[in-house]
Amino acid sequence: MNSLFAVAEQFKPSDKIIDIKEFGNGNINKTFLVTLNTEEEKHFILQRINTHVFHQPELIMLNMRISTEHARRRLQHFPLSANRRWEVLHVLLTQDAQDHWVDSEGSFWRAISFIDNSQSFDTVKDIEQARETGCALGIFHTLLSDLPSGQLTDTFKGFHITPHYLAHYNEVLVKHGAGKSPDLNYCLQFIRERCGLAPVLENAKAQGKLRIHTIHGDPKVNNIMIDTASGQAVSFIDLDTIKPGLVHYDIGDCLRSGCNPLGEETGQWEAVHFDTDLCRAILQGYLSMANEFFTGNDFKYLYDSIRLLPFELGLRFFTDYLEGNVYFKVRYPEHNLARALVQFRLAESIELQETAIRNIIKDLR
Ligand code: ADP
Ligand code: GN1
Ligand code: MG
Repeated sequence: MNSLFAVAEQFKPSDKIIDIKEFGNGNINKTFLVTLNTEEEKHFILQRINTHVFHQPELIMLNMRISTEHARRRLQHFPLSANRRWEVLHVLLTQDAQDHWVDSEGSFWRAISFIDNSQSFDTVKDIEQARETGCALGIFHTLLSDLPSGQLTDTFKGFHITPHYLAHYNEVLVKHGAGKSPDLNYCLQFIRERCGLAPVLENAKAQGKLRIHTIHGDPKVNNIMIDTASGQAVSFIDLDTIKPGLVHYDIGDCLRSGCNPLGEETGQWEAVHFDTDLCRAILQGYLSMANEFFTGNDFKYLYDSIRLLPFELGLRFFTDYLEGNVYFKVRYPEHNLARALVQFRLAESIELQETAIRNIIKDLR
């Protein structure tokens, strides 16, 4: 690999860079924190984009620039209530004004501004943080709700199109088979019994019941930065998957991540459960910010999206396990199987609490 310093100095003068270290624990890209010796800017984030996953990284950068510039403009004209701190990421340019740099080995690098005095969490730690998590997604959607969807490219066809994942799963199952074990049987049966659920959001979209918005695509809780002093959410990061889509995929994804107190990497999958108090708080926070565009039909599909997203992610992890771990980074061969079990158990817990969740949604309308 090219020296990290050689990469970082494409974005900032070399005499200002004092340290570079690996940062974060994402499943796709590689992230580094670069430290500078300047007063005005102490750090920036350097990332190597996984081009096996993102085939058109130049278009991702374009989407990122269009959406962050739009959100920044909107924020200037419609500041958030009570002077709430909210920061929109800046894409940093190279010394010759490009939004990325490709090294001699073909690796694709980009740099973004650092959100100071904040941290991200892998799980939501209390009700207040849950509310802030929801607020963050609501702010994100609202700032982009008037961005004409034609301005963004769908760089990632099939991403968050659940029937597409099911079709791919069926192909992989035929090609690779699944073997036999109680865990495998649980997953196979789980999918078999719920495959009819897969098109629920896509059908609603096709029937014109749900409208296309700009979505984040990956709004799990560790992509939200929380102010270290106030505990308020201050930014959404990890903007590679921004695309035109249904906000329901984002809401379901945020809830499957935020309402699982054991976290998606837990080894105790049988103990996983969906916490309805956290769910109420996240939805409250979301709706307090998103009321400008959220409609009656949007409410009608909320429960379906909450149930669908852990199923979809479990299906993605399980398919990747069967296929030989070609998509998500893994630390051991059964890692994606373990992750799938967590998501399926979470979906089961949601189903068992359907009435309670539907009542929460009804109360919030
Ligand atoms: P990944 O694709 O690895 O999930 P992320 O963009 O989410 O990449 O970055 C990984 C972690 O690095 C985040 O969870 C966050 O803690 C930290 N991080 C990323 N971008 C920023 C930023 N702009 N400012 C501050 N911290 C950041
Ligand atoms: C991946 O890169 P990361 O860890 O933020 C994935 C998401 C999944 C998530 C599950 C582009 O996100 O869709 O929900 O893992 N991103 C992509 O942890 O596939
Ligand atoms: Mg991330």
